[in-house]
Amino acid sequence: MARQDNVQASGKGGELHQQVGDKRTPGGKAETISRLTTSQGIPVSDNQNQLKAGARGPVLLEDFVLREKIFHFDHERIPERIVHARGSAAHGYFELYESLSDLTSADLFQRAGEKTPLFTRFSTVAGGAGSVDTPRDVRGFAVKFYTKEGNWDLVGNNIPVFFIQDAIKFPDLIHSVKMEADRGFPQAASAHDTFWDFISLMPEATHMIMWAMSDRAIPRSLRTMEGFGIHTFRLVNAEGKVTLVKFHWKPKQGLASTSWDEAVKLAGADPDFQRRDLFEAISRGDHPEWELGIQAFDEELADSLPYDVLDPTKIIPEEIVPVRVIGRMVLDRNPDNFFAETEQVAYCPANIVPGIDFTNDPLLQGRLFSYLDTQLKRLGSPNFTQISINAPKCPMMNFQRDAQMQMQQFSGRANYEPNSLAEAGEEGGPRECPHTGFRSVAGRAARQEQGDKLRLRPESFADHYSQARLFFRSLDTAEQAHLASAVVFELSKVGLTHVRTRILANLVNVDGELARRVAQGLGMEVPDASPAAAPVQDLGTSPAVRIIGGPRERDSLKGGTFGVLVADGSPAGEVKAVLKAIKDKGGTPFIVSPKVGEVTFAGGSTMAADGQLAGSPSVLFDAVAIILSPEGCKMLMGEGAAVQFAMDAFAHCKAIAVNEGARPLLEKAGVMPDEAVVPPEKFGSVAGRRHWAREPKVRMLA
Ligand code: HDE
Repeated sequence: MARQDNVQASGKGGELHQQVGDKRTPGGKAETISRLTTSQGIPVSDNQNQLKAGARGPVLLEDFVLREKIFHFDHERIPERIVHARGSAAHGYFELYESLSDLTSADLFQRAGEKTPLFTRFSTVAGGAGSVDTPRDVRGFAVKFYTKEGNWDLVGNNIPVFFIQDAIKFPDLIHSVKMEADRGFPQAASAHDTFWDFISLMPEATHMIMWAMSDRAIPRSLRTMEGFGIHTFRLVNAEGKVTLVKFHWKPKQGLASTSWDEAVKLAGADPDFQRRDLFEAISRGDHPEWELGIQAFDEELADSLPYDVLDPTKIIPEEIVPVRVIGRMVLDRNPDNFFAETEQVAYCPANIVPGIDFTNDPLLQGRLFSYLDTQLKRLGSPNFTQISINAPKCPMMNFQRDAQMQMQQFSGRANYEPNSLAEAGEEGGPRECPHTGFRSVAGRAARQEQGDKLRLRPESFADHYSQARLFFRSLDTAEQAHLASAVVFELSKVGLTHVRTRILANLVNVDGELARRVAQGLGMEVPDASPAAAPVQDLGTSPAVRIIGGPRERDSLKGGTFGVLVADGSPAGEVKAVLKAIKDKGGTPFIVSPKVGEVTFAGGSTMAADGQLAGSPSVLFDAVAIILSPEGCKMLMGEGAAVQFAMDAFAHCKAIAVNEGARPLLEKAGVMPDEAVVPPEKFGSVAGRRHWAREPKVRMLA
């Protein structure tokens, strides 16, 4: 006999409780269960079995419940973003510290203390939507402010410059970095022939390459990286006065990166590491914050600089134009639905509000076209602006009508303007507002720089090496070694030797010592410098670009996660001491044990573990503690994952708290004593940062 297995409402096979208005559950408790329907609202009686002609017979075409469900499923994916496909996002708000009315009439910058809702998406650039979170890559940092005068999108990156000066090179750049065209690999990696081939022929990319090979491109967390608007924009006040501006996001969590070996291991241990980190921090109420800063300057200052502020391969060092902090962004709510919000959000640098304006930066100008175009491809209809994550939170009315997926139902005849329908008592619709509406600045950049039609870069964009030199020479020695080693690593994956030589020739222009170190790491000769389009200048240094030893390096347990490795028999007092040290400083402890259930400490007290040892390697944590009994230690010395736990924590320059019982494990792992290998009670004073001074003991760097 055929059986009808309907477990969905009853929890038991065979018995169907779910009916219209049914308020019974299997236990007989009164509770409203909403009714499962098709998308047409037709109640579904069975969501487990297709309609068949007999129990072992063929499926019937008339099964509209089946067909509708499968049809919808077949179309669930939309095209992923061609760049920045892999992303994680959160809701929050921007709070203004002080009125900026002297600089801009932008509504969100008028009233101190006012909050503007926003939605922020972080991303990697090269990998597909399902790629890992920790490749060496630039990170996108896109913020949609829902202001009272429309949406303003500040679509930036975590690096303040870009690879190219002209939008026409963008498709080439992206083709070169993505999977190679014939073989479809490597995914989410720049360490391959085509990327470096392109870069070697593109001297303007040299400055960005310095940043991309630095620790900036392997951030520890999305919460520990800066954001930059990159291009120079303009602020316009109520009197029409124009101020040039660059935007910065400074993380209150401080800046922190991983080591390369750690980033690679993280990719295996938890491909979603950064997405999880952001989601879990917000879920536990540890809301990440960034301060919004501006570098505001005038044309006179711009003219005095030895580089062009319209060139997106250049920074203005903070030491020359300080960053003025004007407010903060707090991310305090995770999306309810990844697809509806994170996937469907459509950023566009052309979304700008009265009081802010573009400049003639040729990269920005190209972007103004690209994003709207890509949104149509991805979201399928010009009505994507009606999707709630994209819709403005202020009144929106115009005469745009119809098109696919139109959600609004308009009334009346006014679908054109001007009209005089109001004179006949009909609804006439909205009208333009010459005084308060968005007006493009007719400033110098718009007027005087117009000329003949040319495909030409300005002379002022010709210096491709001086700022690359400034960046490299500004770094801490540990960061310089990381950068040189990253270039060695990447070029070692490049099979085309002439490409390696060409990169080395470019590096000679940046810094002779850097070129020598990279050449030595590759086992190659240093070639002659490549011809430079403009003489390379010494522009001094900018300590603000450092992470290690820089003004914003992270040194706090707050917001971090700390692994505490224990086993049955671990001394409860020492475990408690280390947990207290972590919690007192605002960190989150994570108990790691050989078994994920309860750990029984010496004395009999128990505690649930947060993770099992094999699935919780030390790369997941900002620092670790290892608290074991002598017996527990003996047992774990025979477990590779435990030895690796200590070995990696040491090699990644993390603080390690250790009790007496666990010392033999550390010895087996090759951990050497230093100022960051401490007893449990001292953990709080060393666990907030990395201890890079240890690195030469564990790694040969270029
Ligand atoms: Fe983008 N970029 N980009 N880009 N970009 C996109 O738009 C493009 C550039 C950036 O989280 C795309 O909606 C061109 C610079 C971020 O959804 C696309 C050029 C900077 C995001 C596009 C650039 C960025 C994008 C793909 C050279 C830093 C992700 C999907 C002229 C200031 C936003 C989409 C999100 C996304 C084009 C250069 C940042 C194809 C043509 C410079 C953060 O339109």
